[in-house]
Amino acid sequence: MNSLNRQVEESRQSMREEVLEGLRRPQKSLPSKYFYDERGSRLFEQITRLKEYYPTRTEKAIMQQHMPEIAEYIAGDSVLVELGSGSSKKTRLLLDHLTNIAAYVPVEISEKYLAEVVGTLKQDYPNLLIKPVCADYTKPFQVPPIQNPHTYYVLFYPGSTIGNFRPCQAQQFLETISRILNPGGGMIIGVDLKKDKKIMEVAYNDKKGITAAFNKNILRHINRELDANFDLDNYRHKAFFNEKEGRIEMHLVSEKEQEVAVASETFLIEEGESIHTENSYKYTLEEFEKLVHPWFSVQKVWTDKNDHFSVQYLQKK
Ligand code: AVI
Repeated sequence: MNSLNRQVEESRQSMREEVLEGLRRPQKSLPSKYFYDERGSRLFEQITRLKEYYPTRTEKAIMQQHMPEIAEYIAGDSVLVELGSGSSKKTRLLLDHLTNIAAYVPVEISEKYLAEVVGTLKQDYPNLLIKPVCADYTKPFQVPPIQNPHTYYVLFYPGSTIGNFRPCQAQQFLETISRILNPGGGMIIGVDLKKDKKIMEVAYNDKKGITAAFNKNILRHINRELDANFDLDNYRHKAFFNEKEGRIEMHLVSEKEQEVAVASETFLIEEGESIHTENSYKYTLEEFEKLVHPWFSVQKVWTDKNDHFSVQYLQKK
C-alpha cells in the first residue's frame, strides 16, 4: 500500500471509530468535521452568502472598516499563519495591507484546495513568500521554522470556528496552538457574540434550506465513506439556541422509527429521536476573555455597531 492509500485508510478508520462511538451514546451524536466533504464545503460557502447568516459578512465588514489598525498588530517581518485557510478570501483583506511580512503560511487539510488557492495567491502577490502546510490544524503540525530571531508568528483564525469546539476543547486547542508562538506573537481571531436569540436561530434556519442540506450532508458523507444506509428523507433539520449552554445546536431528527446500518453495526433510531451534529458556541466578551486568559491576553477588540460579532487581537502571555 502506498503512503497516500495508507493515509486514506487511516482517516477512514478513525472516521469509523468516531462515528460508531457517537451513535452508541444515549444522545446520539456525530462529529461536525464530517460535514466537510467536497459537497459540504460548497454548501458551507453558500451558507456564508445567505442573508440570514450574519457572521461572515459582519466579520468582513469589521475587518474592512478597521483594517489599517488591525494590520498594525502584524509587524513587518512576522510570519502570518492561517489556521484552516480554505479559500484565503479574508486573508486577502489582510495581505493587501501588509507590505513586508516574512511569509504567509496557509494551513489547510484539503491538498487540492490548498494547491489551487496558493497558485492564484502567488499570481496576485508575486512578492509574497508563501509556505503552505497541508495538515489538520486541530492536531499538532510543523510550521516552517523561522531563521530570524526578531521575527514572530501571528496566527489568523477567522470565522468564529473556535465556537465549534466545546469550551474545554477550545482551551486544549488554545494551549496547543499557543506553543507555536514565540514571545511577541499573537492571534487575530473572529468570535461570534451572544445576541438576541431570534437573530442567531434564523441564521441556522435559512429559508432556502441550505443549512438543512448542509446538516443532512453529514449522513450522505457517512453513507459513502462507511458503507452506511441512512435515508436522508427520513430526517428533519433542527437548530436552536440552547440558553443554558450558550450555543446553537444542530440536530437531525428521525421522522420515524428506523434501523440504520453503519460499518456493519446496526442502530435503532426511535421516531422523534435526534442525532446531535454541531455546536456553535456564542460568547460575551467577558466569557471569551476568561476562556483564553491562561495563554493569551486580549489586547484589542473590534466589533460592528450592533455588537453581533468581534475580531480580536490576542497577545501570547
Ligand atoms: C464553521 N462554523 C463557524 C459555522 C458556524 O456557524 O458554526 C458552521 C455552520 N453551521 C451551520 N451554519 C454554519
